[in-house]
Amino acid sequence: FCFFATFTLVYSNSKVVRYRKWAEEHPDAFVNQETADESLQFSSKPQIEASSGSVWPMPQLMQVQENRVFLSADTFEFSFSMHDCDTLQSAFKRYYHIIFDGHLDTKLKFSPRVEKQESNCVLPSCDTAENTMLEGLVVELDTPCEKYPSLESNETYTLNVKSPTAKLSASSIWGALRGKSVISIVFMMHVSFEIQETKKMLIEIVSNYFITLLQSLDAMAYNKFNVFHWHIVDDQSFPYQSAAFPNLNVKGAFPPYYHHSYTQEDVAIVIEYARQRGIRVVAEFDSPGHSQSWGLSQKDLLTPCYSSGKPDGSFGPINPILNSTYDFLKKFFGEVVTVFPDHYVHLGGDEVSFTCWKSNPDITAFMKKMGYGDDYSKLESYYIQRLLDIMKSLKAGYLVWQEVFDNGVKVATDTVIHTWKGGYTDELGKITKAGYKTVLSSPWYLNYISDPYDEPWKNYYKIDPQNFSGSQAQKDLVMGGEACMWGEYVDGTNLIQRLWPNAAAIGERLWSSADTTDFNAAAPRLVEQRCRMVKRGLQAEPVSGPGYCKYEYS
Ligand code: CP6
Repeated sequence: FCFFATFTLVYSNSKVVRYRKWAEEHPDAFVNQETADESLQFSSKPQIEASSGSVWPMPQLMQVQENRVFLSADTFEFSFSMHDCDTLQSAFKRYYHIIFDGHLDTKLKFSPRVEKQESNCVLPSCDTAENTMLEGLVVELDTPCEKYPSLESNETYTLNVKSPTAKLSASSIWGALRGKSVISIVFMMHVSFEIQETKKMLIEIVSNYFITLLQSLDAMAYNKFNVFHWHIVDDQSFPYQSAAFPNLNVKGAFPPYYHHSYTQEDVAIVIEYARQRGIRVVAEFDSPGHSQSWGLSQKDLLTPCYSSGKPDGSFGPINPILNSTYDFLKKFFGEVVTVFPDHYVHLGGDEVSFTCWKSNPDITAFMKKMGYGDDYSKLESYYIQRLLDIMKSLKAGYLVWQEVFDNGVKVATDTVIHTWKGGYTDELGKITKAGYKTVLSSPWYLNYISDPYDEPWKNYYKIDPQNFSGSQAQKDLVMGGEACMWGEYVDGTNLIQRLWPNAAAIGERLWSSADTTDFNAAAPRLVEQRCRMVKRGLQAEPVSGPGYCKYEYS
């Protein structure tokens, strides 16, 4: 096996080396092909050709001028006045490498299929009279550097590319980061334009291979996603290493726990990596349902289920009738709000089964004492209320899944309801009519595999989260959308390709103006955006039929 692996590696390497050598010795082979009469070319056109140098997601406003500007890695300078802003500093470094190592320079020379008017040209030969050199980029900001992005962050930016110096104006450093992700595209083209941002975007991923997770944050930044919803624990496993309750992961993570946990340091790395890219990390600790793994370490936390009058050894949702439950929650979430700096915590609350509560005589007695009758949603309400009071005392904001609202739980007016089930247009109407804010995920469950021949990105692209019957005030309560990738059938081997570039289609829907809806106009840009992700080392899958990436030979 070892021999085979080594053999394969050496073979494919030498093939590339041989190809490069041959290409250098035969420069005419490519020139001829590029300049040849169209009719003499045998190569067929791909179904949807990548739209070279196109932008994704589409800015709210873009003006493209005729004249081209070029840049040189030797002379180009990024400048900004905020010298003590580490987020901006590191973003400049990352994008410098993306721009100059990744796309420009001589690498494209080897591509046999680069079109003639290719604009990412930095070679002396393309420096004709009407082409001007861009000397640098200046960043201008209205507000000071801040450490973490928040719900209130203004991510608007305007980019004007005009020689001798391009200007990126933003009201906050988070807008500057969004601007930089478009710069990495625009600097491959020949434009002067302005951009305005409106909408936001959230994303959720279940625990996964660490590097893949960081790569996902890169992909999110490239596609202007701004919240990573980290569903970090569930029934099956508790991989979060808690400082206050060290047994939660030792007993609750997949064995051996030390290979299958996110340590405090891992979590800090993810939060920092996200912060550098202007991405908020909202952690979810789902309760009182979906909490089987919590019970492996916390005695008496879960409700014992009864059969034939005695405990049968199985457990249900968190036990809402014991004071010890709330002592635990107070201490646990007290830690959570210090580890995760974002104002918001996702508290779950989905899919609470009442079967076990119904079987338990202590719960029945409590129901009676409280006058709840047979309405177990009142018991759920009681639990959630006490949890929300704890979160309030910790000064945290919170999201909950839609069932909490559906079950009539009285929640504070500033609670964000997360819509995930079918029939979501009615649901959005109801939630917003009650005055609550909401985030939409129902149409964007990317964990379902769709038939690629149906081109599922179009189904994601055509959704407008504000398209439901209700007043403008109601529509304004829809904060955005979230692409969900649940991990039952996903791990480090397939996460990236299942998410991308389909999630990019959702990114454009939520970022660009509501009337950017034309599939035919979007397809070539999406193809190009996907190629860009591939070029940057992400295994984004093809979504638009046969074709090729112009970078693939570099
Ligand atoms: N875990 C938790 C899950 C899911 C939910 N909550 C889930 C439900 C349906 C699908 C995928 C995931 N695995 N805690 C529902 C929000 Cl299709």
